[in-house]
Amino acid sequence: PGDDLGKEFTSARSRLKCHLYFPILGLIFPSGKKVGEKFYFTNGEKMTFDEVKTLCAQFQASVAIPTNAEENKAIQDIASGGAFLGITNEETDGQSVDLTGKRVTYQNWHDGEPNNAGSEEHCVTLLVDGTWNDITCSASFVAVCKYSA
Ligand code: NAG
Repeated sequence: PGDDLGKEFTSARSRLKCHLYFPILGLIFPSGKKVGEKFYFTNGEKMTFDEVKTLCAQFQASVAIPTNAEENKAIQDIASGGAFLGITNEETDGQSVDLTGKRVTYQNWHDGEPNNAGSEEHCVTLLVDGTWNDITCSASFVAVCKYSA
């Protein structure tokens, strides 16, 4: 019974987030897009990776990460110009990981990327055409955040 209650609570919380927080975020960020239980939104501003992380955290959201083609398209649609993704590849093994250190499975690199140009490209951007490029984290790109139910 304890487990059932836990599951019911988690499901109720997800519904609350989808039905209450998503529409509110949508009012603040009208260009936002819902994909399943995720809501992607942007303030349209370009900033460094650290600034994007801070901005998203202020909304209890995280930096956008696409985990499939549909989510990739949603981020591409709301970001005019390149957007930072919540992915880094700082480790010498070149693995791309999310901000919790977990390896990302869905990847959509541009031809010839990631190339770690100048050995200093440890952040990742979504290009206008939807493919990914690694870039220095101090560059400025559009901030896109992800709120998960
Ligand atoms: C460079 C990009 C680099 C990319 C390369 C591909 C910058 C600062 N550098 O312009 O990330 O790998 O093109 O040819 O945008």
